[in-house]
Amino acid sequence: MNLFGKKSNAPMEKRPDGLDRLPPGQYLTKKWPVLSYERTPSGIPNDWKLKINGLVEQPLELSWDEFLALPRTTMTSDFHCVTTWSRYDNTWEGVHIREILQRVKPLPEAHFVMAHSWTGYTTNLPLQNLDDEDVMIVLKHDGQPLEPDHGGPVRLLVPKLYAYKSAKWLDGLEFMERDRPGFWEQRGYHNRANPWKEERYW
Ligand SMILES: Nc1nc2c(c(=O)[nH]1)N[C@H]1C(S)=C(S)[C@@H](COP(=O)(O)O)O[C@H]1N2
Ligand SMILES: [Mo]
Repeated sequence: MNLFGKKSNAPMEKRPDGLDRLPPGQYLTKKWPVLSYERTPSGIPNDWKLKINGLVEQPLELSWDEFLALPRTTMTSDFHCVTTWSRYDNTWEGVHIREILQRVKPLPEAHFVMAHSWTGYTTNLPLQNLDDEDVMIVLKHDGQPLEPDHGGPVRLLVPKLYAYKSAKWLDGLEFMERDRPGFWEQRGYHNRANPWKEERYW
Protein backbone atom coordinates (compact mmCIF):
# COMPACT_ATOMS: atom_id res chain seq x y z
CA MET A 1 0.00 0.00 0.00
CA ASN A 2 1.09 3.56 -0.46
CA LEU A 3 0.03 7.08 0.38
CA PHE A 4 -2.99 6.84 -1.90
CA GLY A 5 -4.24 3.55 -0.46
CA LYS A 6 -3.65 1.59 -3.62
CA LYS A 7 -1.49 -1.36 -4.43
CA SER A 8 0.75 -1.25 -7.44
CA ASN A 9 -1.39 -2.14 -10.42
CA ALA A 10 1.11 -1.88 -13.21
CA PRO A 11 0.94 -4.17 -16.20
CA MET A 12 4.43 -5.06 -17.40
CA GLU A 13 4.38 -3.03 -20.58
CA LYS A 14 7.73 -2.21 -22.20
CA ARG A 15 8.91 0.91 -23.94
CA PRO A 16 10.55 0.63 -27.36
CA ASP A 17 13.96 0.84 -25.68
CA GLY A 18 13.17 -2.20 -23.51
CA LEU A 19 12.65 -0.36 -20.22
CA ASP A 20 9.40 -0.93 -18.34
CA ARG A 21 6.78 1.63 -19.24
CA LEU A 22 6.12 2.11 -15.52
CA PRO A 23 9.34 3.26 -13.82
CA PRO A 24 10.48 1.34 -10.72
CA GLY A 25 8.64 2.15 -7.50
CA GLN A 26 5.75 3.89 -9.26
CA TYR A 27 2.04 3.00 -9.23
CA LEU A 28 -0.59 3.97 -11.75
CA THR A 29 -3.42 6.37 -11.07
CA LYS A 30 -6.20 7.57 -13.32
CA LYS A 31 -6.77 10.60 -11.13
CA TRP A 32 -4.48 13.54 -11.44
CA PRO A 33 -3.25 14.68 -8.01
CA VAL A 34 -2.25 18.30 -7.45
CA LEU A 35 1.15 18.94 -5.93
CA SER A 36 2.25 22.51 -5.39
CA TYR A 37 4.40 24.15 -2.79
CA GLU A 38 2.83 27.55 -3.28
CA ARG A 39 -0.80 28.60 -3.45
CA THR A 40 -2.37 28.43 -6.92
CA PRO A 41 -2.13 31.93 -8.34
CA SER A 42 -5.46 33.66 -9.03
CA GLY A 43 -4.61 34.13 -12.69
CA ILE A 44 -1.88 35.01 -15.10
CA PRO A 45 -0.31 38.43 -14.38
CA ASN A 46 -1.49 41.23 -16.69
CA ASP A 47 2.08 41.92 -17.68
CA TRP A 48 3.03 38.23 -18.14
CA LYS A 49 5.82 37.68 -20.59
CA LEU A 50 7.66 34.50 -21.40
CA LYS A 51 11.28 35.53 -20.93
CA ILE A 52 13.87 33.37 -22.67
CA ASN A 53 17.31 34.66 -21.79
CA GLY A 54 20.81 33.93 -20.55
CA LEU A 55 23.24 32.23 -22.91
CA VAL A 56 21.29 32.53 -26.16
CA GLU A 57 22.00 34.33 -29.43
CA GLN A 58 18.57 35.98 -29.56
CA PRO A 59 16.93 36.61 -26.20
CA LEU A 60 13.16 36.63 -26.51
CA GLU A 61 10.26 38.15 -24.57
CA LEU A 62 6.87 37.00 -25.75
CA SER A 63 3.63 38.61 -24.67
CA TRP A 64 0.67 36.30 -24.04
CA ASP A 65 -0.74 37.05 -27.51
CA GLU A 66 2.63 36.48 -29.16
CA PHE A 67 3.03 33.20 -27.31
CA LEU A 68 -0.46 32.06 -28.35
CA ALA A 69 0.39 32.84 -31.97
CA LEU A 70 3.23 30.28 -32.06
CA PRO A 71 2.62 26.99 -33.90
CA ARG A 72 0.90 24.33 -31.76
CA THR A 73 1.62 20.64 -31.28
CA THR A 74 -0.43 17.89 -29.66
CA MET A 75 1.34 14.91 -28.07
CA THR A 76 0.48 12.09 -25.70
CA SER A 77 2.86 11.08 -22.93
CA ASP A 78 3.10 9.58 -19.45
CA PHE A 79 3.63 11.70 -16.33
CA HIS A 80 5.64 10.47 -13.33
CA CYS A 81 5.68 12.15 -9.91
CA VAL A 82 8.50 11.59 -7.45
CA THR A 83 5.89 10.83 -4.75
CA THR A 84 5.32 7.55 -6.71
CA TRP A 85 2.19 8.11 -8.80
CA SER A 86 2.24 7.89 -12.59
CA ARG A 87 -0.52 8.85 -14.99
CA TYR A 88 -0.46 7.35 -18.49
CA ASP A 89 -1.61 8.77 -21.81
CA ASN A 90 -1.94 12.44 -21.08
CA THR A 91 -2.70 14.36 -24.23
CA TRP A 92 -1.03 17.74 -24.17
CA GLU A 93 -1.46 20.69 -26.50
CA GLY A 94 1.00 23.53 -26.55
CA VAL A 95 4.15 24.91 -28.11
CA HIS A 96 6.95 22.47 -28.80
CA ILE A 97 10.17 23.44 -27.05
CA ARG A 98 12.02 23.38 -30.37
CA GLU A 99 9.83 26.24 -31.62
CA ILE A 100 11.46 28.26 -28.85
CA LEU A 101 14.97 26.84 -29.18
CA GLN A 102 15.17 27.50 -32.91
CA ARG A 103 14.21 31.15 -32.30
CA VAL A 104 16.59 31.92 -29.43
CA LYS A 105 19.50 29.69 -30.51
CA PRO A 106 21.29 28.61 -27.31
CA LEU A 107 25.02 29.41 -27.38
CA PRO A 108 27.53 26.53 -27.38
CA GLU A 109 28.39 27.26 -23.74
CA ALA A 110 24.76 26.88 -22.59
CA HIS A 111 24.58 23.49 -20.86
CA PHE A 112 21.81 23.97 -18.29
CA VAL A 113 18.45 25.66 -18.07
CA MET A 114 16.53 27.16 -15.16
CA ALA A 115 12.75 27.21 -15.61
CA HIS A 116 11.03 30.04 -13.74
CA SER A 117 7.45 30.40 -12.51
CA TRP A 118 5.91 33.79 -11.86
CA THR A 119 5.21 32.51 -8.34
CA GLY A 120 8.95 32.22 -7.69
CA TYR A 121 9.25 28.45 -8.17
CA THR A 122 12.31 27.34 -10.11
CA THR A 123 13.65 24.04 -11.42
CA ASN A 124 16.91 23.25 -13.22
CA LEU A 125 17.76 20.72 -15.87
CA PRO A 126 20.44 19.96 -18.45
CA LEU A 127 19.78 21.57 -21.84
CA GLN A 128 19.97 18.04 -23.26
CA ASN A 129 16.86 17.09 -21.25
CA LEU A 130 14.98 20.22 -22.34
CA ASP A 131 15.90 19.82 -26.00
CA ASP A 132 13.90 16.62 -26.46
CA GLU A 133 11.17 15.51 -28.80
CA ASP A 134 8.46 15.29 -26.11
CA VAL A 135 9.14 18.56 -24.25
CA MET A 136 6.52 21.27 -24.60
CA ILE A 137 5.16 24.42 -23.04
CA VAL A 138 1.58 23.29 -22.56
CA LEU A 139 -1.78 25.05 -22.57
CA LYS A 140 -4.24 22.14 -22.70
CA HIS A 141 -4.56 18.70 -21.12
CA ASP A 142 -6.87 16.03 -22.52
CA GLY A 143 -8.55 18.64 -24.72
CA GLN A 144 -9.33 21.13 -21.94
CA PRO A 145 -7.52 24.35 -21.01
CA LEU A 146 -4.98 23.50 -18.33
CA GLU A 147 -6.59 23.97 -14.89
CA PRO A 148 -5.07 26.63 -12.62
CA ASP A 149 -4.09 23.99 -10.02
CA HIS A 150 -2.14 22.11 -12.67
CA GLY A 151 -0.23 25.18 -13.80
CA GLY A 152 -2.84 26.76 -16.02
CA PRO A 153 -2.83 28.57 -18.21
CA VAL A 154 0.78 27.70 -19.04
CA ARG A 155 3.34 25.19 -17.73
CA LEU A 156 6.46 23.39 -18.82
CA LEU A 157 6.22 19.66 -19.55
CA VAL A 158 9.28 17.36 -19.42
CA PRO A 159 7.74 13.86 -19.49
CA LYS A 160 10.97 11.83 -19.20
CA LEU A 161 11.87 13.37 -15.82
CA TYR A 162 9.96 13.41 -12.51
CA ALA A 163 7.23 16.02 -12.62
CA TYR A 164 9.00 18.55 -10.38
CA LYS A 165 10.98 19.49 -13.50
CA SER A 166 7.68 20.49 -15.18
CA ALA A 167 7.31 24.00 -13.73
CA LYS A 168 3.75 25.20 -13.37
CA TRP A 169 2.83 28.85 -14.11
CA LEU A 170 5.84 29.23 -16.37
CA ASP A 171 7.23 32.64 -17.27
CA GLY A 172 10.89 32.08 -18.05
CA LEU A 173 13.68 29.86 -19.31
CA GLU A 174 17.20 30.91 -18.44
CA PHE A 175 20.13 29.31 -20.24
CA MET A 176 23.24 28.81 -18.13
CA GLU A 177 26.77 27.52 -18.44
CA ARG A 178 26.86 26.03 -14.94
CA ASP A 179 24.18 24.12 -13.13
CA ARG A 180 22.33 25.73 -10.21
CA PRO A 181 19.77 23.93 -8.02
CA GLY A 182 16.13 25.01 -8.30
CA PHE A 183 13.48 25.14 -5.58
CA TRP A 184 13.03 21.44 -4.76
CA GLU A 185 16.56 20.58 -5.83
CA GLN A 186 17.79 22.76 -2.93
CA ARG A 187 15.39 21.01 -0.55
CA GLY A 188 16.22 17.37 -1.06
CA TYR A 189 14.90 16.39 -4.48
CA HIS A 190 17.44 14.81 -6.80
CA ASN A 191 19.15 17.15 -9.23
CA ARG A 192 18.67 14.84 -12.24
CA ALA A 193 15.25 13.22 -11.62
CA ASN A 194 15.42 10.26 -14.03
CA PRO A 195 12.49 8.01 -13.01
CA TRP A 196 14.04 4.87 -14.51
CA LYS A 197 17.08 5.35 -12.27
CA GLU A 198 14.90 6.29 -9.28
CA GLU A 199 16.73 9.57 -8.87
CA ARG A 200 14.25 10.82 -6.26
CA TYR A 201 16.06 12.41 -3.32
CA TRP A 202 19.57 13.16 -2.18
N1 LIG B 1 5.29 26.34 -9.81
C1 LIG B 1 5.34 25.07 -9.36
N2 LIG B 1 5.52 24.10 -10.27
C2 LIG B 1 5.57 22.81 -9.84
C3 LIG B 1 5.48 22.50 -8.47
C4 LIG B 1 5.33 23.54 -7.55
O1 LIG B 1 5.27 23.35 -6.33
N3 LIG B 1 5.25 24.82 -8.03
N4 LIG B 1 5.56 21.19 -8.05
C5 LIG B 1 6.19 20.24 -8.96
C6 LIG B 1 5.93 18.89 -8.54
S1 LIG B 1 6.80 18.32 -7.21
C7 LIG B 1 5.09 18.08 -9.22
S2 LIG B 1 4.91 16.44 -8.81
C8 LIG B 1 4.28 18.59 -10.33
C9 LIG B 1 2.85 18.28 -10.05
O2 LIG B 1 2.04 18.72 -11.10
P1 LIG B 1 0.48 18.61 -10.91
O3 LIG B 1 0.12 19.36 -9.65
O4 LIG B 1 -0.12 19.20 -12.13
O5 LIG B 1 0.16 17.14 -10.78
O6 LIG B 1 4.42 19.98 -10.55
C10 LIG B 1 5.74 20.44 -10.41
N5 LIG B 1 5.74 21.83 -10.77
MO1 LIG C 1 6.38 15.99 -7.20
